[in-house]
Amino acid sequence: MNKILLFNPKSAERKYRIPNSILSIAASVEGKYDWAIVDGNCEADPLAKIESYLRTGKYKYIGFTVMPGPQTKQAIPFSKAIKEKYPNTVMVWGGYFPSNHPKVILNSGNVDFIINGPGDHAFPALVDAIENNTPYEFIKNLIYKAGDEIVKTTKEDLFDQDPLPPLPYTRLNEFYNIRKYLGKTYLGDRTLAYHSSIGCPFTCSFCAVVPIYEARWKAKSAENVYKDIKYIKDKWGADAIEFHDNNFFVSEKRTVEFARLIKPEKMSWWGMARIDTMDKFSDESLQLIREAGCKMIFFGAESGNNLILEQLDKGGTQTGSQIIRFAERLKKFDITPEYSFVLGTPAPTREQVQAQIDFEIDFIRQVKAVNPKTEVILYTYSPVATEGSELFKQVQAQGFKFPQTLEDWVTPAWENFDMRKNPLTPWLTPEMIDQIRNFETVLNGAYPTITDIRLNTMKRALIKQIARLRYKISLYQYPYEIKLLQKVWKYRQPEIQGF
Ligand code: B12
Ligand code: SF4
Repeated sequence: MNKILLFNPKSAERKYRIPNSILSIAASVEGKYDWAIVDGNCEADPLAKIESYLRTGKYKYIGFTVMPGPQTKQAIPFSKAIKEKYPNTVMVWGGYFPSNHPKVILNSGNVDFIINGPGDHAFPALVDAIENNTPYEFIKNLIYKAGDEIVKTTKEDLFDQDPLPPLPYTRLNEFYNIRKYLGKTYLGDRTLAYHSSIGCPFTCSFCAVVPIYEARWKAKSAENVYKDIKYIKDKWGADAIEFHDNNFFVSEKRTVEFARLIKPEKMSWWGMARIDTMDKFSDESLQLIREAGCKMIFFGAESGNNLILEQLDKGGTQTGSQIIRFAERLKKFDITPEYSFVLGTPAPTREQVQAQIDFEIDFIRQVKAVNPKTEVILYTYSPVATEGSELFKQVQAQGFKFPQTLEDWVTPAWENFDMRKNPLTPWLTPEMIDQIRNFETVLNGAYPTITDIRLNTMKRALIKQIARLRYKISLYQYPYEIKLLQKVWKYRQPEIQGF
């Protein structure tokens, strides 16, 4: 029987995590097909490692997981090289990048199949079909090319998460030492990355989760999440958890149940949430969550401007005043809010785009004033192909286009787009990008993130002293002295280097 090779392209310079995406695919074929994993984060020459497997002639299927940005840097040239040298391999890509940009990927000729969203059922079904020479056209969640046509099969309903097979951690440990994946962070010495739910029930028009999950969300039960974490704690010594769910805190009931179970384990944890959802949590729930070890929560605040929140289709009931009030509310429970903002959304005139940026900068200062511990993450709006959304229509009308070839995605300019730092959107001028980045530099200097554990007390005090002078008088231009210190000390930005 043919074997399967799964590849996780390099995603982080240092703080790499358990490769949950390909590990869940490994789980889906475990016991049925033999598989191996190559992790680009752990290999000096991952292509050579991949080839060492392919040369055996036993690996017919090769699965890549690809998120936009750094993972494309290995995924794109490697898939080309593999297809040229081993044309009979079946190349399958899954993850957010291929699910949202299938055409350019399939047209490259390097990729045979894309798994559109969850691969837990689709991937084993595809391998079965090819192995048994039966039709794959009826398998759900597939995208492939038939002649010149791109074919998308129907989407599978989101399935319950509890019956999914357990992740094969012990097998992973045979390839790469699991302890190395449990990194030191501000949460703990051995931080585990865990994914407890898929999708998200909301439809924010800038978010890559929406076209794939279409406002659907399914979660593992609190008890099963607890059991998995306890197993890793006992076996490999994890003492902290990063929940990588798009929206961990959707259900107050599940969160409270989990908090009760995990509390005696004395682990610190972090996850992502919505402000309007969590603002409905009772004081007792928030208190319990904190006592159970939750130190910080990431919230997509996005904007303080209610009209922009509407444009972003933030859904729910979030408003600018709620964002500020909630930052203050969390202070009482000693939970650090980590707020991300999206600056540089389109507007009909240049003046309006500028006014929006000025407004957000002022708004962020107001948030900092009520709760200075709020961690602020600044993204520059990078369009997501949410076909049919009003926002995407506006973006296209203003002349924005995604790259037309796969190679274009790995040019430096598009890499910046992916990192949501300089997105090449036609309505933003270079001066506006500079303004956003300079404000970010001064803000990060005045309030260095607590997640940068290498920044000692002395360095913090020095950079704060310099930057706060600027921050006080809103002088953001040319912050070269702060940039220099951040460069020399390798200041880390959680949104790029791992939360
Ligand atoms: C962990 C993570 C990271 C880690 C990297 C982790 C690692 N592997 O080392 C870090 C923090 C470094 C990171 C960085 C970035 N990330 Co990231 N990241 C995630 C996160 C939170 C979890 C990924 C994960 O493990 N999921 C768990 C698995 C089980 O789910 P899954 O990946 O969807 O896999 C399923 C399917 O997609 C499919 N599938 C996936 N891969 C494969 C492969 C095959 C062969 C098959 C068959 C199927 C398949 O089957 C799986 C099981 O059903 C996701 C959000 C999320 N919840 O998924 C964002 C996410 C993928 N990241 C995103 C982005 C944009 C980035 C950045 C590029 C940009 C940024 N500024 O945030 C940076 C890049 C910086 C860098 N240096 O890499 C976006 C992608 C958005 C988009 N436009 O497509 C996401 C969706 C977050 C979001 N909501 O915006 N990220
Ligand atoms: S709430 Fe967050 S994860 Fe959900 S659709 Fe909106 S931005 Fe995406």
